This record gives sequence, C-alpha cells and structure tokens, in this order.
Amino acid sequence: MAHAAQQARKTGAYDAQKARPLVGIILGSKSDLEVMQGALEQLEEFGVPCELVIASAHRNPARVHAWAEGAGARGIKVLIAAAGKAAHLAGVVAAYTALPVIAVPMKTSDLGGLDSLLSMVQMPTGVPVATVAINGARNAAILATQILATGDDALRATLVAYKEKLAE
Ligand code: RP5
Repeated sequence: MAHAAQQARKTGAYDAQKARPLVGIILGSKSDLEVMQGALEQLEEFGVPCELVIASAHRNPARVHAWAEGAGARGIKVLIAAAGKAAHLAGVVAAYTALPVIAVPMKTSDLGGLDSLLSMVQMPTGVPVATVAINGARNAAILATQILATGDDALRATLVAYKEKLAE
C-alpha cells in the first residue's frame, strides 16, 4: 500500500488534515470526544491519517448509514466507532460496510460502561465488530494501525518499534 503519511513523514511534510484518511472514526456524541482524543493522538503518533465524524445511531441514523456505506469508496480501510449506553453505533456501522469495525465502549455514569460493552460485543454471527476495553481509545487506534500494517511494511516497522519501546 502506498502510504502517504509515511512518505510525508520522511520529508517532514506530513499534514494530517491534507493526507487521505485511512481510518474513519465515528462518535455517538461530542461527549465521547474527550476520551477518544486518545485514539486521535495515537494515530497521529503512528502517522496514520484519519477522519472523525459525530453521528448517533439513534439521533442521526441516516447520517451514520451514508458515512458507513461511503467509507470504502473514500479510501478508508478501517473504522472505529465509539459510543455509550445502548451503544448500537458500531453494529449499525458494520451492517453497512465490509470494512473492519473496531468498537470502543464508553464508560457511563449509570452502569460504568458495562451497558456500552455488552451492547457492542454481543453481535450476531455474520456481523462482527472487534470490541476493545471500556474507554480503550488508544487500543482501538493501535489495532486499526495493526490492520493497516498487514499491507504496509513501513507501518509494520513503526509498530515493531512501538512494541520494543513498551518492553523497555
Ligand atoms: C451515546 O450516548 C453517546 O455515544 C454517548 O456516549 C452517550 C451520551 O450521549 P450524550 O447524551 O452525552 O450526547 O449515544
């Protein structure tokens, strides 16, 4: 895979706004943004361009549908969906695309995020989502990068270096 962000990083010209997004992030609410900032930071650290939209499966279903269905045609390879409470967003996104979907259950005030976790993880056969830990924003970004790295040697090297740093 030609990787614009990796190439640009070598020349110091990387601009996350201009690079074509490879990861699409969707949040059920702007209240999820503070936690999901961790995913944005992690992707930036890896040099992976992303786009972010806020649209709820319940409040903006048509927008979610259009975004998920069009993501592949825009060049996006992996999707991350973060939501809380009755968190149907990742599952609905997965219903409209063949791209891999990573779900991030948001911690909630009433049930501590167990509501979000169970809503996301118990998908029916045929429509999987890869659910990370409650508030696992960074892990979602790392997993998305690992999926991209299966077809990108430079990104794989970045992840190997990251793992080595973790072990220090
Ligand atoms: C979900 O409900 C959102 O993903 C958020 O985690 C939760 C609360 O949303 P707000 O009421 O703060 O907009 O749909």
